Amino acid sequence: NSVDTREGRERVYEMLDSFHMTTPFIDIERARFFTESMKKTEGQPLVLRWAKALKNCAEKMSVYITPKSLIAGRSGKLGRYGILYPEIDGDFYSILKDLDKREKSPFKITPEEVDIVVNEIAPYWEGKTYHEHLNGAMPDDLRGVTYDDDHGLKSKFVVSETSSYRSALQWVHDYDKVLKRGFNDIKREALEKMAELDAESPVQTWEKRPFYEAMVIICDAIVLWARRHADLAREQAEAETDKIRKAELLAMADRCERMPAEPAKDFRDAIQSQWFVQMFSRIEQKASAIISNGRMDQYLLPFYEQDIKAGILTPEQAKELLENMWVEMAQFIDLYINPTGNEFNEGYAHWEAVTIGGQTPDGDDATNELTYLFLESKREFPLNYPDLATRIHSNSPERFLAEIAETIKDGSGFPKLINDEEIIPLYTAKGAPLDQAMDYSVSGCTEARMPNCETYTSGCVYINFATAMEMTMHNGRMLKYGEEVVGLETGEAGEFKSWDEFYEAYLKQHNNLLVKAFRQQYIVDSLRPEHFASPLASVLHDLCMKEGMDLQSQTIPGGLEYSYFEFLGYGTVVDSLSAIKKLVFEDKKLTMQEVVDALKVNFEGHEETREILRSAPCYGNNDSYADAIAKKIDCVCQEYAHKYSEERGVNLDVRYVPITSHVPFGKVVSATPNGREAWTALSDGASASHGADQKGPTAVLMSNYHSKNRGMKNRASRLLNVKLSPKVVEGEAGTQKLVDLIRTWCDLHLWHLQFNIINKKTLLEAQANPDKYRSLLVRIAGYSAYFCDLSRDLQNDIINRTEHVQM
Ligand code: 8X3
Repeated sequence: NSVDTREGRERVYEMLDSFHMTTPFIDIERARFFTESMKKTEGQPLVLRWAKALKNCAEKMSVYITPKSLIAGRSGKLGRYGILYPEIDGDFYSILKDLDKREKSPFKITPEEVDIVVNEIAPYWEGKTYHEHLNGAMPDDLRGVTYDDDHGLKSKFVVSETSSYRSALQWVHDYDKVLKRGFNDIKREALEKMAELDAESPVQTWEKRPFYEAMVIICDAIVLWARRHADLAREQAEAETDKIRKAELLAMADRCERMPAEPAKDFRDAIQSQWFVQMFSRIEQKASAIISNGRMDQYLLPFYEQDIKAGILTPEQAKELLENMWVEMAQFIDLYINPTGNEFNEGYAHWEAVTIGGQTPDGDDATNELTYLFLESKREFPLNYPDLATRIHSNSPERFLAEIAETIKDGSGFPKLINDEEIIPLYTAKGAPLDQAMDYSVSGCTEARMPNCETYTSGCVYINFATAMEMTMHNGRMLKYGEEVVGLETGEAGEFKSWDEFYEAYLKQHNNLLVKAFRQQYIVDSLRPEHFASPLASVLHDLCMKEGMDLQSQTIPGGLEYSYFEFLGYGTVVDSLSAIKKLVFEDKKLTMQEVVDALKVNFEGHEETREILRSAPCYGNNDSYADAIAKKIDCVCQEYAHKYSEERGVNLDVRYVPITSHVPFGKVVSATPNGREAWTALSDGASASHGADQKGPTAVLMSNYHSKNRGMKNRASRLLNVKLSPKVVEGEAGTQKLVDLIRTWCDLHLWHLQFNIINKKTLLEAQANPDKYRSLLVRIAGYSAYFCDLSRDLQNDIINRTEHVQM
């Protein structure tokens, strides 16, 4: 991991040291003032209520300036913290008092605060939350694959909805608009739109007018909130004895007076303005993987160049400001109260991607001096924020790739690589304007967003296809759930006489999960707009402003609905199918009954059967046998997605991005025919099964390439993890090897790639001696986290991934 480079970074290190590895607090003020207002506005249009509630928060929430910080504004108290969104889950806040005791991602809250939450805030929401509504609306046949309890809190981990612990999918705002225009001008636009409405039209007066009123209120709210920070900065300056800090605080007060109301004049203004939008956006909604930062090296560049030229900013000062933002960002933790949500997002996961590189809307290479500054900061400052995402294309300069390779070699998992050559053509094939597709921002783990034309905001469904395999082996049942028929009764597997019979049974189980998932998602999409509104996200969105519609609306004219469903256990399923096809029906080394018997007892006493199963061709080795199966399964998903997305005018496409869910999903799946032991992690994303990829990283890339249905467009992100031994990338030769691998990956048009560069020995030592390895960062699934923050299961998942020793 990165070398400690404290010299010249005293400020950001002091800030980092003050909260690093501490247990986060829960701040209840957002929930309190949001609820206070919502109580008073019942009956009014939701977007208006939301804007008023946020204005109440802007007026009443405590405002903070982190000691030493050059930027003002937080969504909660000092230190690491999370906030509450009772509109989602306020019906089960009694569990808050136990959050400090949970193993994964604990949070602290005082008994007094629990009392306020449980007795003042929660009672208003009981019976009204989105979580309750969805739980009540779920038909029995969907419940059977969705929840494992009556309250909808415990997932069955078969077809998991993710919408009941987030109010929106990950998002990226148009920060450029804020920096260029400021909220006063955006408010002027909303007022103009309101004035243009037909005062005699019921639709316009009943639907559009409240929307534009909400837009005006939200602009006022964020400006008011910012100005309260100006007052605080002035107060602190008055009491400050250190002359330098006093001057910093006075400059901050001046900036908070103007930002984000007015256009930014310089780099410092731009950073402050962007930060206020990020922070206020978190007060507005819980967007799961959080609001990403967009193309920072593009929208900050004019300010950077202008200030450098004018001699009022040095590259070192710019880096300090950015790193100041990273330490502030690291303190806001996405709090998952819902036990399932917490399982999905281990290690205090939040990953506000900062996008760098890529192309301009015109198709020119977009890398610039700021791009390199971001990479430099990532190498020099050992922090897991922000999640740095590099956009690569066929003409990315050699220097860019070399610096990326050097950064990757540090081993902290940064940056992740996102491929323009895959995303841009795919997005345009799905209907995006070319210039907007060229200008996409990375969002969440591995996804992309076009901030002014995408409009899909529902949390998406995660499908555990390894359960389809298990249900094929056990006639619709899962050993974890006993005699309950979770899937379809497709017959006793021991009696399948041919591969075709077996495969047909698998496809029925697979299709059944797709049917359930799409129906579930339809219900989610229908209910969500009744519960959530996003005035801030809407005021920054061209289409929302044009149409007078909130971004949470189910559809917005002209909007592009790009979303996905998650394929969990791709490698597990493919290798299992390959083992049955090859070893049972072709080579006849095993009978179906022998496999079923071995799986039922988790291979105990059947070690030889397990060894034979593990000899099958596996995905991840550029082996055409396994890759053809992988391609077919992907095709089945895409065909289904095409048929049932098209009828709705959305793109619910197949995606391979697990976050950390492959661990809890694996915990409900008994032994699988690829030799995987019961209850262990599934393969992650589009990566190979643990230990299955034995032919080096290029073979991993080739398998990804060959398993993709490149002529079909109902596909989305494929997360790909590769673990390399540090020795492989040593020295200049190692850097060049990495650059070559990245070029190959780019030429193959694969969506995503990320690396762990670490020895198994180091990981085992860290597991045994956590105190010695507190700052060891590892790459998980689209984000990096501290190894010691992870559960043992997730640590083992990372330890057991193949470590490639040759490239
Ligand atoms: C992160 C996962 O489900 O929020 O990219 O899109 S999700």
